[in-house]
Amino acid sequence: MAAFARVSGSVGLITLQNPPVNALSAAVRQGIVDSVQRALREPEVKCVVICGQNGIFCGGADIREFSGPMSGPPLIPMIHSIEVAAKPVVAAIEGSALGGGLEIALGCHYRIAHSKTRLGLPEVTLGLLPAAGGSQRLPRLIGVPAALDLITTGRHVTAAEALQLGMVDQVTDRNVTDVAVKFALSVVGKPLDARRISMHSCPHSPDLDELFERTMQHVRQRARGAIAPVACVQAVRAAATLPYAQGMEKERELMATLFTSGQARALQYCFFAQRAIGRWSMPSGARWDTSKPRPVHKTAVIGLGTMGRGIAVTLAQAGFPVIAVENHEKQLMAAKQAISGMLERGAKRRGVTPVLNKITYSRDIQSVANADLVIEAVFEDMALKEKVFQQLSAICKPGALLCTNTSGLNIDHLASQVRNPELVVGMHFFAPAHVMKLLEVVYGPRSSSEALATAMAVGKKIGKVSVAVGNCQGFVGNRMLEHYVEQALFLLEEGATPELVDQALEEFGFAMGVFRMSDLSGLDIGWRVRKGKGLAVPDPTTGQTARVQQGRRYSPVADLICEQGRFGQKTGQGWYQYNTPGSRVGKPDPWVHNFLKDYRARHGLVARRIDHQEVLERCLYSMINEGFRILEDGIAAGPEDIDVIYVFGYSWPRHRGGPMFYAHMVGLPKVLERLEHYHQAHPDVPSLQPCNLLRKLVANGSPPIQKWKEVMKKINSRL
Ligand code: 3H9
Repeated sequence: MAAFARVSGSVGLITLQNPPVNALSAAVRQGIVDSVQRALREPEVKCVVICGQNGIFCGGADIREFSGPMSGPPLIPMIHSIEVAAKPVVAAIEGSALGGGLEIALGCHYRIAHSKTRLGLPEVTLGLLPAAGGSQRLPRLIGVPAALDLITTGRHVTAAEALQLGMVDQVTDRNVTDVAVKFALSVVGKPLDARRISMHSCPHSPDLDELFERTMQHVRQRARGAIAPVACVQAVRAAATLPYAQGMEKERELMATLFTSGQARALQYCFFAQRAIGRWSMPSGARWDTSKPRPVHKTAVIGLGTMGRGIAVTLAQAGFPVIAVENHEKQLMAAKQAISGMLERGAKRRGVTPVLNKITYSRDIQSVANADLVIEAVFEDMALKEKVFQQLSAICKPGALLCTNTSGLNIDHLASQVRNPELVVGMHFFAPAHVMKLLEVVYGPRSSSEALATAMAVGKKIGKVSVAVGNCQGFVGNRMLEHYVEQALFLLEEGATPELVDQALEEFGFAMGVFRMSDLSGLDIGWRVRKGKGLAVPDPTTGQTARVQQGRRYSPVADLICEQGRFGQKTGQGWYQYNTPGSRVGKPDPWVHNFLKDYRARHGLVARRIDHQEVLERCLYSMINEGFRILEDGIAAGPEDIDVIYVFGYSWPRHRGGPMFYAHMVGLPKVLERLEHYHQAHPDVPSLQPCNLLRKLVANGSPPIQKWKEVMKKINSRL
């Protein structure tokens, strides 16, 4: 787990060995302790180099160990023993030095990094802080402002930036261990006190109080209720204001609170969920590890509206040649200009050359004939998409993957329009497509595992968090969202205001409440969808949209708002009022309040007091209930898939782990009891009726979320 060897005569080389990332498991820590002791004991050893096996220094503490009782030697005394060693210790860093890995390097007397290395203290993203001395040593080494930035965001820095900040002493393009060994020999006998970071005080920063106040304010605003970033600021403040030993005590206290918090559990769950979704499976039994993706060299995008433009940019930035097709000359020119601008701005941000030549523009759909993968991104209209798919079927070369960017239309129906339905999948991008990380990859009953594997591989290459889901109305994300929005509208009918509902959801941690979000994305989009479904249509006799549609309660409130031409920010009026169309700052609107009063009076509804608890329970539990239905239907393979979709696509607060993890934290019996309560109060709202899987999980003793799949399998095999 940590190998010791004597090299170049007098260098003790300690190599961390725990694939894939050399995480600091109990065995690795024991190995380091033993090796350091040996290196210090053996008189032939004059200096020490610590490196990692397989091109990576160390990915930090072993996160899997956090959920069980801790064993093995603790990190803090281990790092202390390195720092106080009488022989020089050099860290030879390549690949990554993260979290506890970087903390070990900070305990060493010198740090040499390979130019491709990334370094950071990402503990905050796991709901923790760098608690093996990282919060105390880093500010002493690079100063308080830079340390605050790295520790509160968890961002990784390149070797070049690390050198500039003073985190490492040297950067090399050569074999870093060889360089470190030579370097270690060159510093034998030199005094070490000045190299022991814990003995330094923090470099002077003017206006320290003001800096901490400003940072705390900023961090609280950005954290949306997460506690770890706040604790990180407090720990760095201790480094800046207290002697090292007292700072370490503060670090320990803060970590003790974070370590057992629900937020840390949620964030660590998210870490593993994000990796688990790559191991997809289909109901047919096809899996990620047995399905081979097809090679994709050339890509094409059909339709250059907002979505098509973003998709073309994403593909080009990932290195794919793209044929971008738009059949109207004027729109093609406008798209070309917009795409070039997006590529130029993106390149400027990343300090690279814009890849304008990766995209070829055309008005002729025939030009996609040679593409290996085509993404159709025309207007969300089935008849139009059908036509495009029929054309593609005739034009594209055999074996080309045909993808549709739809947010909810039936993939199977589109597949029925082509010669090779097995090569059709959905690629549901989220707007703006070149920014948002989420991609729902939708397979239909006829999609082949090869087609899914190809779309998932392309999703990974373009840097998206790709989740494989089955075909159904709205797929996973929008299918659940419908219930969340529906409850919010019912709450308005029953007495709430848009700002009350939004406030409850924003305090929970959403970046924006449901109504603020709707104003931003445009109310007309949902209105068009509802009209398409035969809802939002006034009764010819009364002239009013009925409050019961298709046998269930329906709220026409959003439709009536749209009838007034209030489409949100773009028209300057929606659920809120804005100073000018396009403005982003909304104020509560007395017109909306009066409209709701009149509406309730017209329908004989008596407003009642609604509290935040009810808003959360109605909006979130109805959505979670639909999540269980999705699992029951086999549309998502597991709760992790749903949670990743919500965290990356719908601004669900990551420190709450996603809707299904949240249900697990609240307790399934409680979710079931509240749904039963609300369904009794609103029997005409089917989404409040607890679904079978939820009932069965509760009947099976409410197992932890990691065991839901086992119960689901057991239930399915009994059917
Ligand atoms: C910490 O250090 C606390 C300290 O302050 C001390 C407190 C006292 N542990 O991401 P990948 C697994 S907290 C356990 O796909 P990549 C990962 O689950 C820690 N497992 O590879 C996956 O497993 P599987 C602070 C870990 O090349 C496999 O390794 N450190 C850990 O794309 C490959 O991972 C961090 O937050 C771990 N620490 O990226 C760093 N790390 O194959 C977390 C990874 O079964 N790690 N695994 O799905 C990373 O950011 C990335 O893994 C890394 C490599 C950049 C290292």
